[in-house]
Amino acid sequence: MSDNKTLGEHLRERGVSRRGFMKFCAATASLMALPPAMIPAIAETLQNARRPSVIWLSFQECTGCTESLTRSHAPTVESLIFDYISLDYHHTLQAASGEAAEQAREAAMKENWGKYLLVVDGSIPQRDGGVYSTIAGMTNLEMLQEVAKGAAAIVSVGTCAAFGGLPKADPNPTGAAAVSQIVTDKPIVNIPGCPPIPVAITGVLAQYLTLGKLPEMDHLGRPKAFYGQNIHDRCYRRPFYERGQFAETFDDEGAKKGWCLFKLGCKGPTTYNACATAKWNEGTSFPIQSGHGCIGCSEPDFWDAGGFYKALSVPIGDAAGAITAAAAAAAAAGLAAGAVNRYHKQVAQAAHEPLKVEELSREEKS
Ligand code: FSX
Repeated sequence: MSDNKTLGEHLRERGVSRRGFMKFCAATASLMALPPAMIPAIAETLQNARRPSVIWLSFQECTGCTESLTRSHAPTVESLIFDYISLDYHHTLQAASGEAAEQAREAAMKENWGKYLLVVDGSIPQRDGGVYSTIAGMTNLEMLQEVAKGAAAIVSVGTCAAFGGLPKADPNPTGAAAVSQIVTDKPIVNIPGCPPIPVAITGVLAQYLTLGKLPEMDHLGRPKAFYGQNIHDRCYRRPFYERGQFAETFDDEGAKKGWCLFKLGCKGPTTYNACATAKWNEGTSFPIQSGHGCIGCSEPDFWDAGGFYKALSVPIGDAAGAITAAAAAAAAAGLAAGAVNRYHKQVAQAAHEPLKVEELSREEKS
């Protein structure tokens, strides 16, 4: 349950030093792309803030999102964040079950009506009245609608909650829908990824705690701080792409030399996420670094995007020359080129059509 202690009091009780606290504030400022001058203000706000109530609902999903969050490393932002929130109800993590669990949810809602943060992972089945997934005798649809009414804001964690994800894959037998298709009168931020990067989840929670508002988002409701750039543009294999050096199979010489995985189906050029920079497991690695192309899991309908091993495009041949020409054209056309490229990428992706190499230029600003 929420209590009346401030976050500062909770931290002192847990033995967190002033220095450790300021380190956390610095990390939070960095996540939010705020200047270091803002750190004292963040510290002051957090120090005196009451722990906000968070209700976390899990619907049609594989639990990968919660796994991602709970396997985050200590003692960083990811682990500390649990000290800053009052996680009053979480289908997977709570010890309570049955009526006690539902009473905890109802009590948290009543006590914090209009102020709690609702986190949802998983999609919501709508077909046949939503009978394909029920919890405590309620369909997921009913529970979402009921809890959303009293929420200050909603965080859709994972591609299933954000865009429908795997459950929505063709032929979508349960009529799975994203949270934003059902709740239309609350601020919603999407943190897609199957699963999402832990720091993207905790970073958004930290920002909400600090500033009391959701972060700046892109056209798909994703926080720009984590989804502002595509994997391709930040990929350490990018120089091989520009030189036209591609792995043709997963065990050829190119693969062994770490060449670009584009021809093996990598979806990095059309996927916006922070994997290439934030990485996983304490910044150890990410799929491309492990030798597998990006599957585009933070994009809508990635399961139906034509196959994980089917190349997006046909940049075969003089890729380096084509990219140079594209860069010159983009520079000549100014920022408009980025918007045009993004439009073409979206259309091609939706239609599963190949992209032209010019459409893969670096410029992405709209
Ligand atoms: Fe979906 Fe998350 Fe993929 Fe799994 O909760 S985004 S199937 S990692 O678990 O929702």
